[in-house]
This record gives sequence, C-alpha cells and structure tokens, in this order.
Amino acid sequence: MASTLKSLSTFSNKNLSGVADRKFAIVVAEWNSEVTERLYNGAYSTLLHAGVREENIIRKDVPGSFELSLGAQYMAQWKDIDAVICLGCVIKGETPHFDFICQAVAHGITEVGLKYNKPVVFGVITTLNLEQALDRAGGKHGNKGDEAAATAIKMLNF
Ligand code: RBF
Repeated sequence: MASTLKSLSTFSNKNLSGVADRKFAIVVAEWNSEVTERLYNGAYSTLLHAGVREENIIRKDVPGSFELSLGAQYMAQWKDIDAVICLGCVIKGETPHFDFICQAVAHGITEVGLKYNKPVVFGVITTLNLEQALDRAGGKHGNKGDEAAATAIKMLNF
C-alpha cells in the first residue's frame, strides 16, 4: 500500500520558510499521551527549524481526539493565529468508538479550517495498536507531528 511506503517527510521540504512572523496553535489530545507527546515534539521542532519563533507557538491540550475540533475552533477564531495543528492518536479497541471518533474529528477539523479560512491540520494517527502508532510518532514510519507542522507551513505558503 502506498501509504506504508511514503510519508510526507519523504516529499519535498521546499517551501518550509517564510514563516518567521507567523503564529501557530498546536492542540494536543491527552489520550495516548505517550504517542501524542512525541507528535508534539516533532511538530514543535519542525516549526522552530522553519524559523518560527518560540513565542509564536501556543500549545493547548484537550482530553481526547474527539475534543480536537472544538479546541481547534477556540484557537482558530483568534485573528493572530495563522494556523492550527491538531495532534491526536486513536487506537482501535473492541468497540466502534474508533470509527465514531475518527470520523467526527476528521469532519470537525475540516469544518473549522473552512469556517475560518486558515490551515487547520489533521495530525491524528489512527492505528490498530500502540506499536503502529509509535512507528508513526518518531519510529520507522517517521513522525506525523513533523509532517503536520510541514503541512501547516506549506498551506500558509499556498
Ligand atoms: N481518545 C483518543 O484520543 N484516542 C483514543 O484511542 C480514544 N479511545 C476512546 C475509547 C473509548 C471507549 C472512549 C469512550 C473514549 C475514547 N477516547 C479516545 C476519548 C475521546 O476522544 C473523548 O475524549 C471522550 O469520548 C470524551 O468526549
């Protein structure tokens, strides 16, 4: 499957500049924090490497991925926030919660971006188990937090 071979980090890293005066919100889900902290560290360091100033990166935590949409909306409404990066990790359990949460957060995050006309990035890992999640949070499949930050920058440079 193509997605198992490619990650955004293997794509061009061009266009990751021009953001020295931009302000970012990173909204982080506390569920599966072992994973989401790694996503946060990846996103934060990618922004710094791109030249974003520390004081222009605002972190906010929400309880779980389901709350990312509302957290994103709270942040996106502020004029001085240029982009919002949402980070979460949903691991499939034995109940259908996985599908409800994934669908709701994907839909909610899309809506917020369209409503406020600014990049609101879906940095949510959805996996069958913790190992797959860790592989995508700084493991063998890269770090989706890095990629979420790169996506925010690329969309600001659109
Ligand atoms: N939140 C996550 O971010 N990742 C999960 O894997 C996750 N699994 C959940 C499983 C169940 C059965 C429930 C009830 C909640 C789960 N949540 C998870 C929390 C969810 O995103 C949200 O915070 C709560 O449902 C409260 O609205």
